[in-house]
Amino acid sequence: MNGLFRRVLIANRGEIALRIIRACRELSVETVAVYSEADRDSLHVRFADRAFCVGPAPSTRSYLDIPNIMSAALLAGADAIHPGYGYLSERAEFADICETHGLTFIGPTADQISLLGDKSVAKETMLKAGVPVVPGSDGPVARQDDAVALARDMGYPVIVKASAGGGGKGMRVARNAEELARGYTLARTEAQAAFGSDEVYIEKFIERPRHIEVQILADNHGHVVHFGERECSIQRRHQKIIEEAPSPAVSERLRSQMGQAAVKGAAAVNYRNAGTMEFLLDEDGKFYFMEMNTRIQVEHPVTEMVYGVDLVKEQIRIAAEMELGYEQSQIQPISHAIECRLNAEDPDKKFIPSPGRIDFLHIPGGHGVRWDSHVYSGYVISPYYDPMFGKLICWGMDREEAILRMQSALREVDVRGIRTNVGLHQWILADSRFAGGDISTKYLEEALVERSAAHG
Ligand code: MV4
Repeated sequence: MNGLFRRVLIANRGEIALRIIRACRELSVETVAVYSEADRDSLHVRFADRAFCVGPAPSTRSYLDIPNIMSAALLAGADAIHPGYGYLSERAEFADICETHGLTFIGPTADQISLLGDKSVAKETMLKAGVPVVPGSDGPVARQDDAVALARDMGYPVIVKASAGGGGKGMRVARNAEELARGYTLARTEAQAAFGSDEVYIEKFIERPRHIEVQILADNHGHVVHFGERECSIQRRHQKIIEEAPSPAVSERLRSQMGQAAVKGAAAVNYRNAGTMEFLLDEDGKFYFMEMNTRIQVEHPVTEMVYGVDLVKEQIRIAAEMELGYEQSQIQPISHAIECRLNAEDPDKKFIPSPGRIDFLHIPGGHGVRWDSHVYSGYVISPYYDPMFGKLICWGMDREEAILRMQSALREVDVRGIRTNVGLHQWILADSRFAGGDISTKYLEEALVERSAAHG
């Protein structure tokens, strides 16, 4: 026995399912894959020790179908479930059902997921714990008049956010009372439709912020450590496309401050598992807590490469009640890493998805180059799921070397049969604003306007 688990079921698909299988294998833990009818030929099915079909292509009937996944887990004799990201990873109900059936959910407790999933409650909790949060309402705002009165005291612009939201859904910016009256009602209606709750809260709107997130690990024995930050400002419609660690905007001093804030916040809720504290960094260098993600994230590899840590293996060890074997002072970044998310989509046609058969695939290698993906030459990308078909991650001695290595690697990428965003990545990597680290969450939107003008 490895002292961990005998058999882990992976309740996910795509590159993250494969990533989890690799971590399990290194830990001598057996793996059980689940897949939809559309994913029969995916690498996670091939490389797991066993695989169960859990339903047809639509996620609601397969990767989100709790009874089907629980049946597979019990039938396979799994003793733990890794949820990956997305799908069931932040469903308190699923964590609860796992525990009820005697299976370990590789993540935080159901109560922690619920608490941190309510963004308004999470913010209040962090405020009490001494973590800087964006100034705003004291919890939810139940009436439009209250919203307007509050904004008058606070000053415009403000932003209305759904308590059950996150990731950008159900948000409305208001620059005056009239916009707020409209935005407040719209945000509530949208939140009700999207999340089944119309509870909203209000914050001061921060102009041109950076999105910086801090990676933490917390075990069941009271140890919490952080692994610095990731710069995640390059996004479109709340979908990140390039991430890097460390952020060119974060000094060693700021890293230590944000790290300590993240650790304090996680400790305040007795957190366990890997987790991410999302912050906004304003133009004056002040940072504010926004939300906490209770899952492994897509962009975790940049942290892994810079800190030499395997975050997925750490998640599994933590879930098996093992103690973190190191202290904060032993955790030091070694230079720089950048991740490009490769998507099957056409950036020149409003990012329309481009599913289909990959007729030929060549992926770069070499020193400091990592490729996390479930695809191969001949693989068919399904229209049912996210268009991301792989992540190219490059490490360098410094940011400049990481950028040069990524540019070199992107030149070697050869994907035929589908449209991809490789050209857009090359364009961003060659942009002087990116090279200068001069970016905010507004960057991509503005850069795309210029790029399309240049493309004619
Ligand atoms: C904000 C903000 C400015 N001020 N909150 C977007 C996702 C969700 N997690 C919160 N978001 C924002 N909250 C205040 N008070 C700007 C955003 C925002 C954003 C944040 C991170 C990355 C990209 C973004 C794009 C647009 C808006």
